[in-house]
Amino acid sequence: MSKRPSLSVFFPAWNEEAYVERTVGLAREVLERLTDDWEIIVVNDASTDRTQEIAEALSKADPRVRCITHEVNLKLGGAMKTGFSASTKDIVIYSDMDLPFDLSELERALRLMDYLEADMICAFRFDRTSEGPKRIIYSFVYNLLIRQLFDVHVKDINFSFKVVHRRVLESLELKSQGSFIDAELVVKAIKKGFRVFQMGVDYFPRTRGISTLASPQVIAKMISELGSLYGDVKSPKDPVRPVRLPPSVKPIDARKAVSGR
Ligand SMILES: Nc1nc2c(ncn2[C@@H]2O[C@H](COP(=O)(O)OP(=O)(O)OP(=O)(O)O)[C@@H](O)[C@H]2O)c(=O)[nH]1
Ligand SMILES: [Mg+2]
Repeated sequence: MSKRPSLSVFFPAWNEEAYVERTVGLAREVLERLTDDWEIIVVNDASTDRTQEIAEALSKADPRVRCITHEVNLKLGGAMKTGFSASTKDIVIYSDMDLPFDLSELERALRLMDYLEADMICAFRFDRTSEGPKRIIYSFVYNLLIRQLFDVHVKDINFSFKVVHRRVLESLELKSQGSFIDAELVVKAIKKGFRVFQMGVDYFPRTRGISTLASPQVIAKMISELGSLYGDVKSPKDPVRPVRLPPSVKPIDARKAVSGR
């Protein structure tokens, strides 16, 4: 790496008392190895369990760990917007609280970001069969829809491991309230001409707490927000215009930007 990056890692959390301490502890270990300028943000989305209490105790012990609490539940999109806007470092990383990948993969993602001069790295799962056939079919259809509607070729658009340079966040406005926010971020970044690459990781399903994001309401909200972004992108007053990149930087075709291991 050419220089040690400053890093913000945030975790949206809704009733994650079983994970907060372990996940923040593991993230801290990884960050300490990578840089001396880091922060961890737990976005507590009006949890009704001990998530806030645990996160605030961690923050008291180390002010580089912050806990931001929503008074009311703003869903995943709301929590992600809070996480992105509260992050202060050059590179912002987002992950679910339930450790779906080994957080040490961050080192490889940052190395690729530097090596490929990328603005964003989107991880995809090598093998997600442990999720069961229903989730696999939902995801297949969802990824296909995004590809057809937006011409954005990303393998696993909703996977919760994205590494994003601050310049991307500063040039986008994210609107989604629900779980469509991941796709909104990637589609807008690619449409604006940012350099987005992919990287495969091993996937580990949740082993504690309960799964909340595959409900019919969550899926209905995703579809309605997808429709709204489609309207924005296709409208004559297209608000998703390419940013002006310096002449030496050529936007790439995300279809060719797939890196495995
Ligand atoms: N802000 C917010 N975050 C949520 C909400 N529901 C879930 N989350 C968080 O979103 C992340 C993903 O939730 P999961 O329940 O793991 O969803 P999933 O990964 O699709 O499903 P499983 O891994 O099978 O449980 C976790 O960090 C949750 O705490 C919510 O209503 N609001
Ligand atoms: Mg999960």
